[in-house]
Amino acid sequence: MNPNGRVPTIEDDGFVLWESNAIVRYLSEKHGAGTLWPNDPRQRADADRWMDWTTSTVAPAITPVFWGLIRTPAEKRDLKAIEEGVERLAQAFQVLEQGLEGRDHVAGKSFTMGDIPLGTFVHRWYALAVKRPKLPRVEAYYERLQQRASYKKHVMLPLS
Ligand SMILES: N[C@@H](CCC(=O)N[C@@H](CS)C(=O)NCC(=O)O)C(=O)O
Repeated sequence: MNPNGRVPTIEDDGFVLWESNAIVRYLSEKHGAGTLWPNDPRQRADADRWMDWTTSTVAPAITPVFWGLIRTPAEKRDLKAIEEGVERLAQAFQVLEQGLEGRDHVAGKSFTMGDIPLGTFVHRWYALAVKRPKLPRVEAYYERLQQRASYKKHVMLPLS
């Protein structure tokens, strides 16, 4: 279904869609208009922005760390790439720390689609045995996400 041979890919009543952020946007609009998919164009753009930021900034930083520490035998690890990733992650989450000033979630008070891709990487970051700077707002955000039953069930899985 996906010419790239990748997951995630969905089929919704004959409509095939790939690219994770596009899938989150589609399902949010279809099932969560006014909540996950904010009606206000600026709040929606805000949520959207954090989704793209997650893909462009957090994902490339965490990938070498996750693969290096979880999916590579110790003797084959590229320690330099892991260290660089850990540093880039610290810088990225510093940006999130600023973005969460006065907010419970990335696009404001309530949970939106903007928290979905990012929330998965926040869990991954805290689950990895790496050095992290003290970021009180990001930590409180992670605790807030953990109060969601769906987050506990679908996101907070052991890294493998
Ligand atoms: N930009 C794509 C990335 C998709 C992607 O790289 N998926 C990985 C898993 S996270 C995959 O399918 N890997 C299996 C493979 O490469 O065979 C998205 O966000 O959906």
